[in-house]
Amino acid sequence: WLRYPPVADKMLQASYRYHVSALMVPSSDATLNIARQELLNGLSRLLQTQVPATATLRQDETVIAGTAQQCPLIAQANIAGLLKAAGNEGFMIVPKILQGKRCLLISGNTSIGVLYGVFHFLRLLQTAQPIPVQPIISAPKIQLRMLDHWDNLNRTVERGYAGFSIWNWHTLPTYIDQRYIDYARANASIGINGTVLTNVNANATVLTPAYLEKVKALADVFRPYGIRVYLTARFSAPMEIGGLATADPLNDSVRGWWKEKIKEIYSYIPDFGGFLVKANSEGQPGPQDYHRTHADGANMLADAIAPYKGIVIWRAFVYSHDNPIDRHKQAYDDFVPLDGQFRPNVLLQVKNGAIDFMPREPFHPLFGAMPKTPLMMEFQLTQEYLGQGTSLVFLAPLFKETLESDTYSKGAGSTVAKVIDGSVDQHMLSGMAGVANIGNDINWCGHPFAQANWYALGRLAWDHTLSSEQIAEEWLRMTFSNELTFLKSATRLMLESRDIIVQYSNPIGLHHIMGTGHHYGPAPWVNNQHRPEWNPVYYHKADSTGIGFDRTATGSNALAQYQPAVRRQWEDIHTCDEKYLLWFHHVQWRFRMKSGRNLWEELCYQYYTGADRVTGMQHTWESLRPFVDPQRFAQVTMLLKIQQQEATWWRNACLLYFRTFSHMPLPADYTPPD
Ligand code: GCW
Repeated sequence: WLRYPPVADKMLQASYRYHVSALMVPSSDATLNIARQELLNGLSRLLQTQVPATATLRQDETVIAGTAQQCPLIAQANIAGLLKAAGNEGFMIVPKILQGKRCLLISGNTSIGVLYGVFHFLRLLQTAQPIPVQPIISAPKIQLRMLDHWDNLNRTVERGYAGFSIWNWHTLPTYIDQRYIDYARANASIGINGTVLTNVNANATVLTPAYLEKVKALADVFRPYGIRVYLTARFSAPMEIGGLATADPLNDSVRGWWKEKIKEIYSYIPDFGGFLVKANSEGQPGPQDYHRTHADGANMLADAIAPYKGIVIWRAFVYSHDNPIDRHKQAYDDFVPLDGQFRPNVLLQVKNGAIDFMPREPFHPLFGAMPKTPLMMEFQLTQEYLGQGTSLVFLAPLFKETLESDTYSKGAGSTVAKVIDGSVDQHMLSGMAGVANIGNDINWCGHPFAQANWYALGRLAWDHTLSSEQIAEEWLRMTFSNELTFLKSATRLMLESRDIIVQYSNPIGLHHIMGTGHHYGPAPWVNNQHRPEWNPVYYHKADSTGIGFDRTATGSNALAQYQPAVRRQWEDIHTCDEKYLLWFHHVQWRFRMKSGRNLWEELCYQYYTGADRVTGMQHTWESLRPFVDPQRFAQVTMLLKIQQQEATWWRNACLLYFRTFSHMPLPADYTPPD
């Protein structure tokens, strides 16, 4: 989205040229130098002319970017009142007459605020918007806006579908790939200000001096773009690389080891962000190995890192094999009793739903249930359970669905968004992370539409009130074209894509029926894994009477983890939102659905409609041929063909399998595959 192609509408380009007659970016720091460079580069390409950079104000229509501290003109501009609302990282763009000349000011209280403002200004031009005549003021609603890379040091990426890791540990620290710089630009352009470089499942090697030197090189590249580096900290690091016999968080040698390690890290990276920790989950070590709690573990690290103003992001994604009744419940059971026990520099990072990044899941019951602990959102950009690298699925609607869900924790209106931005429980720390979908593929994310998910995460972390439609349209305008005919169809294509994959893979609240291990394609029949919750049959529970997971009081009672107002929405089989029906209920095959169809017929209808709609996506895309360059057009065409095959596969496999329980007929026009 930072391609900066020439503005296609020549009248508009002429007007932009008129309104951007000169550039003034007084600067004495690296961030503002970047802001100037980005403006010069972006404008010369968009406007197809070299906008002169000036050190003194000489003419009307000068764009001035800077902070009051570095630019006396801005200091005299009488905008201090407006700037207050911009906070530490925000910006304002405001037209002003200065020294008798019409100017456009892009300012902030900090250099990074100015850089964000510059990217916003460029976005206005990229998306064919008018030059502002009224002040724009914008500040992020969430403090930590992060990408979590699941990248291993051998450059494989866990659940990565876009090639290998972009971090080339072999050539670091000396060789700085241009990609690191472009990565930082892309992130800064959408306000992302933190990156966790390593996989939550990685070993502790990254904490050794040889690797810290490499991490430092990346941190040095990212710093002027406002991006802090974080690392995963394997809980057993004191044993793995420290030679200790234990990693018990209450042991003095262990505490001392972490103190020294952290001191060492900060000697390389003075603004190191902190640690992300996966503990006692899926076989990872953790404090429970020593009969300590998650709070004991997190606090030990938090105490050691506090003097440097670092933070600890502790993950709530935990489930174990000895909890066979319902994995849905474990995180809540483990963490709610610990509310109030975490240090102030600990955030708990919670996945959007209680199972695992499903195509659709209700919001995680932890949101709203731990008022004394700042909860951070973990979304997944890499489409582990959503068709991976071959499917066009725009995730903003999924993110928004979770963010707008009402937890009722402090009465109506306590949405998940307001829990995580800290406003419901008055937290100072707040965060949203996306598990990155970036790899070394030539187009970064594999599927040409996958970048939209990276983009959406950044935009929503900055402002969760943006609509999916706004985000899709912005991204399409910058990435493809400002043509209205194109935008109309392409926006709809993106907005419908997530519902479509739900329909043809996991409709009516079905979940986790993907191929075991790789999670690609359907495998609802699998029942041979030694851990019950790794078997799809554990989740759909189809039998001769019906299908679905009873999570009401007659079943696992996971519903009891939600506030009564939420519970009431879902606990009655007759009023439960049908999109979650089989998530919360075991439903008889002949149950009457709102459509008038019985459950089996509805299941057939959903699978058929979903698969047909992928054919519709193909037709829509075909109609967009005149607006897209041949290379990307062909890529998406081929990928949609794969998606069409996948959708048919999902439909046929699931219906043929579930029919062995329902014993009811398939739709009359159905021809079984050869
Ligand atoms: O979604 C599951 C994935 C694992 C992942 C785990 C987690 C990093 O299948 O690959 O491990 O969640 O989030 O920790």
